[in-house]
Amino acid sequence: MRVVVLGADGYLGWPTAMHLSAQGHDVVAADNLIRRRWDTLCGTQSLVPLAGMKRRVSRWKEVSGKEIAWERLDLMSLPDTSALIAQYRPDAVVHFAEQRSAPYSMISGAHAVETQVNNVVGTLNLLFALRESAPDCHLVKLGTMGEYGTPNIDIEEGFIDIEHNGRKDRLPYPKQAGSFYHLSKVHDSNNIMFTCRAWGLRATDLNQGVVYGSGTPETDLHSELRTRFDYDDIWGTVLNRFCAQAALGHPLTVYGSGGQTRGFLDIRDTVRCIELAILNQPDRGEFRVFNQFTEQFSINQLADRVQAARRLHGLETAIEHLPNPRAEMEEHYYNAKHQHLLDIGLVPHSLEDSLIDRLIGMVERHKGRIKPELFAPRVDWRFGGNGNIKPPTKSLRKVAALRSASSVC
Ligand code: NAD
Ligand code: USQ
Repeated sequence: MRVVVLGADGYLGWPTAMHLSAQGHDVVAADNLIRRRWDTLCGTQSLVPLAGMKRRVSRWKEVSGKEIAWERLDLMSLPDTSALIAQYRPDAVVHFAEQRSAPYSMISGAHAVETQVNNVVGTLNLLFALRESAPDCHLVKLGTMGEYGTPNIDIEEGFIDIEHNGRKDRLPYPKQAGSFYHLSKVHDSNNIMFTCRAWGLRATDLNQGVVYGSGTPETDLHSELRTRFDYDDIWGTVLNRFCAQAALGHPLTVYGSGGQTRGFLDIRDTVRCIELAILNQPDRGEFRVFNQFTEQFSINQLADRVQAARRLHGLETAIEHLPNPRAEMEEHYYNAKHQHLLDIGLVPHSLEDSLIDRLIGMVERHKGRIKPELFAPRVDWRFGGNGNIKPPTKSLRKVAALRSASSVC
């Protein structure tokens, strides 16, 4: 199949582009590289040094013999997005290209607006481009488990059967997102669901849990094929952060009591889930939701796993409970379904001590690049950022948003 991967410079996008290429698909990788600018503004950087996209695709060709086309594209531009879809007329588009940090979206009003405009407008532009030039194309969109929040009932995969006043219906599962970022995904889901109904597009919304891991078999083939690894307070996800903290002998930063429970998955399963979604496309007009995670853990359980893995090597790791910077439930019921991807062939990697060891080993090899001050959270959900983070790239984003909005009209 011809597959366009949007957000291909990112943690998940680059390994996915290579995985799909390795499986024989004809891959187009697109990104506007804004994440590298956001790193500069936040004083953060990938722990692992990153090659540029041109270098990556040429190294991939040399190592694998396969070609990935590279396109610099800002989804905020409707004309550019339309041109890309018209040029390639893909069978599937995998859409990773969003501002994906919950803390970033809670820094200030400007960051919240930037997050929601970038994510919602970018996805809207893509939907219009698909309607115009590739209405049969399968949109595979990365959503998030955080769209559901932590309700006191089981979490279904996208829809719930409800009986109300003697009548029954199957309705979208209620959403109670926990940040302006997570809310942007809810807005996307609604827009995508509507366009499937109104225009007959076909889409799979992958409500993904928190990803951990440093790479895939393809990223391990050459140092220039590695993907990013974030350990800081803005971009680092919790298990990757705990492994980085353990490698430096820093206490693990559990927020609040640590009873928060989430769905998790290995990055190797992310790329396989995307492949499975592409190979099993929905009908025209169908909006499908898969919960994409493999195991659920509380934050305390993860901290205990990292502590125990270190203890096997005779090393002691402290666990510190920090005042929770987020507004979230710390003790709650959590039982989320995740059957659909298993039904179409996912064989999950479960979290092993050996993976934790490998992650810690990888961090140790790059520990000269770690800034330990980035282990402490700088963003509080109630008060915003602590002042050490620069404002978003203001006028640039505004102009792009206006241009795009007027083109949509
Ligand atoms: P990432 O920040 O590493 O990558 C996102 C990429 O999208 C970046 O390279 C960025 O430059 C690009 N991008 C952003 N806005 C763009 C725009 N307007 N036009 C073109 N490119 C743009 O993030 P990631 O961790 O790879 O996550 C990818 C997707 O998966 C995101 O949508 C995220 O919400 C979702 N997701 C991630 C996780 C996780 O744990 N990492 C979990 C669940 C869902
Ligand atoms: N947490 C800690 N200590 C830390 C970091 C986080 O206790 O040092 C806690 C948080 O309070 C939260 C949980 O760990 O309860 C998860 O936080 P996270 O930063 O690992 O993940 P989150 O902010 O939810 O976002 C990440 C990705 C996002 C994706 C989401 C999937 O950045 O793109 O959508 O995971 S989910 O959580 O399922 O919505």
